[in-house]
Amino acid sequence: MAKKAFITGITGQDGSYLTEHLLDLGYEVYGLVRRNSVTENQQSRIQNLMNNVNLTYGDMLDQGSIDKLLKKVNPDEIYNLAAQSHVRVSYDIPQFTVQTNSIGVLNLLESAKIHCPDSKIYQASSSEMFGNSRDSDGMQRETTPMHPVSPYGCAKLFSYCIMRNYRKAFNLFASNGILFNHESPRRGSNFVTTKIIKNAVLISKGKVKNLELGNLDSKRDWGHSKDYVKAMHLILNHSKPDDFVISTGETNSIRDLCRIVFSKLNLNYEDYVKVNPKFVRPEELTYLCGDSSKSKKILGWKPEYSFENLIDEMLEHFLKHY
Ligand code: F7E
Repeated sequence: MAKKAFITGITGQDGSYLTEHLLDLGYEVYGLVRRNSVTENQQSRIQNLMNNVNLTYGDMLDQGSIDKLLKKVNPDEIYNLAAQSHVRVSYDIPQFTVQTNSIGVLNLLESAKIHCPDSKIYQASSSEMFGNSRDSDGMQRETTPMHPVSPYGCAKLFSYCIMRNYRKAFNLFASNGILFNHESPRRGSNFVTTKIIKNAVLISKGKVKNLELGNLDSKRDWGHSKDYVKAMHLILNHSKPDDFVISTGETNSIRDLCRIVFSKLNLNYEDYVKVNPKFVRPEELTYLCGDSSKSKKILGWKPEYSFENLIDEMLEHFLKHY
């Protein structure tokens, strides 16, 4: 009998790649969709999969909708990818971010505890939980202290902790993937990779004059979403629930990204990129570089995309699109 997976956040970047991966593996896929006034926009990433997935309207803050679904589906695996996922926006709507990213996870755990206690649960935890903390070698790993520096990071830290608490207290198979930044052509346009690549392409075509960014000196460990959703599946198919860092171990600054992308289009980023304080965060996480040795050793996971391949794929996508 086919295994059943239930995905919250199924219409997002990771939700869409994870759905493709699980369908390839023969899973029956169920998804929770938040109602939006422009349905077409929301379903664009999974449009080609609509005949193969079972979607139901619901919300992480509406316990009734989660209860009903988990009771009905009784999934083997639950992937919680639903979130207010933008760190800077979490300063604009901190209460909503905490409601969705923390209380939403608690709602899901409570529901699973009652209706499907044997389901394995994956929580999309984030490198943003580390804040500006690093080990002496400059890296972050599962044991690095967590001191988040944004409402988003603080909310994710609560969820990470409550997953570990429910694992021990109620014997739930509740695991955290601590994912570092991961991108793709499906990444939303207000995240820095898409913002830079899309606008560099528009500048190269003479359609846009310049690009306004915030902090150019922060560094991120960027991987590809396609590689990272495979890790989510491996995490839930490990023999026991646990927490795993998923990262590439390579770090680059926003400035490096600008330089590489613009030079691939035969342009000098310094002629076009301007700093606008509007995009600078009240408190910045300045440096991320993850050590995923535990995932490599225990799960046998490793990323296939390099930073260069990721940029090339995103560039090709926008060059084709415009
Ligand atoms: O910013 C800097 C910004 O918004 C990356 C989410 O998936 O990864 C993501 O969070 C860096 C930051 O991603 C602009 O200050 C400069 O230092 O692409 P981002 P993020 O905040 O790292 C983690 C792991 C998650 O869990 C999150 O859900 O780029 N930056 N100028 C800018 N960032 C944006 N968005 N826009 C700018 O104009």
